[in-house]
Amino acid sequence: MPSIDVCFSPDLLPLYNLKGKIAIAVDVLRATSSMVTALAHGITHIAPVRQLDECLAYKEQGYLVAAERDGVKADGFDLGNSPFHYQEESVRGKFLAMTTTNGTQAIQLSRAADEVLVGAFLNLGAVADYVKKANKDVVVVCAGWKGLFNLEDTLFAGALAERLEGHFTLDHDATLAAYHLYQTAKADLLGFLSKSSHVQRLERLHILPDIEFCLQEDVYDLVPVLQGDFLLIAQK
Ligand code: 3SL
Repeated sequence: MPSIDVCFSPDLLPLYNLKGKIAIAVDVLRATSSMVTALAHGITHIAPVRQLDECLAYKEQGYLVAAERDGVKADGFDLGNSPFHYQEESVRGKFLAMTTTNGTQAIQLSRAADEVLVGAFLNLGAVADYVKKANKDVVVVCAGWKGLFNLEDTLFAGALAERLEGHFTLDHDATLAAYHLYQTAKADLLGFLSKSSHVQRLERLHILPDIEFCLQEDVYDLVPVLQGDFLLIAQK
């Protein structure tokens, strides 16, 4: 049986061997939730990049460019990191380049894996089905916050472990911790996260609707997969 492991921060990735495995990069609040939403609403390609200038350079090629730093849209970019920005009719059919404080970093740092997927509560079931079918070891790479642990990405890892129970071994300590945390939190994810640092940070920016949106499970039936420089919807 394949296993599911959890890396609580991209800074811990040097301790993990991703070769031969599927990495699932997750930044529930809000980068990977926005990416899943963008692809669901007709963005065709997303280039997840690490630096602001690298992202802005895509504008010359006709891309929409999106950037967030410390929760706020960066100056000079078309869009920020709210999932609601990506539900507008005007984004349909466009190419997007995106950089965020932690999420796009986690995606790029996961490249040593055989495949890099993007996960969020919004596409939890689709990710679970995809990795069950692939039948390979999985590492959930939590984006965290500037190298630190966070609760929301860990809860996603626990939720995925629950969906994979019986199909994957859950015997890594990090996976067990995430699994049990999710059991405690799942009846009221928002309530559980109310004191967490990033929810408090986002509440100071008055974006509670974004948080509520991102904590919904199984809204979209798609899995973004990194192919070359782009995240595309994986073929079923
Ligand atoms: O760190 C990130 O990648 C972002 O998702 C953070 S925020 O939710 O936009 O503040």
